Amino acid sequence: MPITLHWYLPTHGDSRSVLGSHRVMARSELRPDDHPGDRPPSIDYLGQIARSAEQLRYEAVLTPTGTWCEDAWLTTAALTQVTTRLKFLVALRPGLQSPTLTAQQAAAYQRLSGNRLLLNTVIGGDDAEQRRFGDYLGKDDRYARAQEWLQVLRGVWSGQPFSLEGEHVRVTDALVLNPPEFPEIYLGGSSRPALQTAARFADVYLHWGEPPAAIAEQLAQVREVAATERELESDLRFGIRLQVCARPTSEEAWAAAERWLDGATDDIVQLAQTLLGNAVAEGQKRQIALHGGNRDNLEVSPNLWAGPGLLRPGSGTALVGSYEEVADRIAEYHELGLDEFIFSGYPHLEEAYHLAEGVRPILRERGLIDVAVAPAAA
Ligand code: FMN
Repeated sequence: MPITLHWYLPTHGDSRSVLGSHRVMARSELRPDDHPGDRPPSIDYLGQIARSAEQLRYEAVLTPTGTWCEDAWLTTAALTQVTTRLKFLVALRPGLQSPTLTAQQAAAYQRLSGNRLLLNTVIGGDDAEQRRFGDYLGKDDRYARAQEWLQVLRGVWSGQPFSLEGEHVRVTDALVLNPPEFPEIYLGGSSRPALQTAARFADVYLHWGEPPAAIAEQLAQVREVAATERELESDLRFGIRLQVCARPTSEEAWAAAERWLDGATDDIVQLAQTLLGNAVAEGQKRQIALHGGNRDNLEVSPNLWAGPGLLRPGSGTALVGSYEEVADRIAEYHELGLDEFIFSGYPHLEEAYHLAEGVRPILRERGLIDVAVAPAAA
């Protein structure tokens, strides 16, 4: 299977530094006066990124969900109107609203956009964040609820009345009229229930960026679960979410990456690590364990830099190196079984060009990327 490259929409704002892009370093530290990054997530700026991503032949852009960013549905729905081919990988938290309503929204989105919706299922790895939305379940129960919720999402798509008497979700004769193409389901999470939920309901399982050996280990676990939980184990695809800083030479790339940490004093790093340490997400804990808050040895495997994770939640690692080196690392992950790569970098507009114009041609030369992807309509 060829490699698919995706990009990311910074709906929390953007900047040349991690701090400038994530004024809110950790989700449990929100204040009403927190403001977006140096480049606010205006429709003009996000539109610029989306149109560039389309021209640069990215397949889709991932859009996060959380108090700290704009609503993913509304923002991307607006952006479908300034793009023609680009898909939107919209993050949503199952259980915060009725699955029938979500299915209806997804169906409308598919019709309005020409089937350009993908869904990233976010179970929630921060209890304080969930409570902001009125969700008081613990993480294991959130996974149990998500499984029922996803069952309804698929069930109502059959076009026939669908009922479920679950422990958390109950619907009677629910349906979506004239269901269009069902959006593909993506799911990330490192805990056992995450693997089980992905194996049962996802089309694509997403990893955070970890060293290849750790990814290989996790892949083996997901495959093992999928072998028992899934009708057809082989139709589960795998992806990874990473930052990237690629330049013509390695020296240039590392110098640019260092600038992402501008403003990161030891005090700020310590504060961010304390806040991030409250997360209940296994995936987040694993990202923190890569560096332990220590900035002395951040290249945790060749060209894999844990710098962003000193400051931000979620995707805390970046591939840093020359175009050739970054292509090598992508090829290495691909060899392990990863086909989908969701990248981002600071700022998101400029870094999208570096990856697409510097690294993509090398992957294409090596026959790792499908050359048949049509350019965006003029
Ligand atoms: N959590 C959010 O709150 N908002 C997001 O936008 C979000 N996006 C994610 C993207 C990827 C690629 C991954 C792997 C995780 C993301 N998460 C996000 C966190 C997970 O959805 C999930 O809540 C967490 O990983 C669950 O914890 P676990 O690792 O213990 O299973």
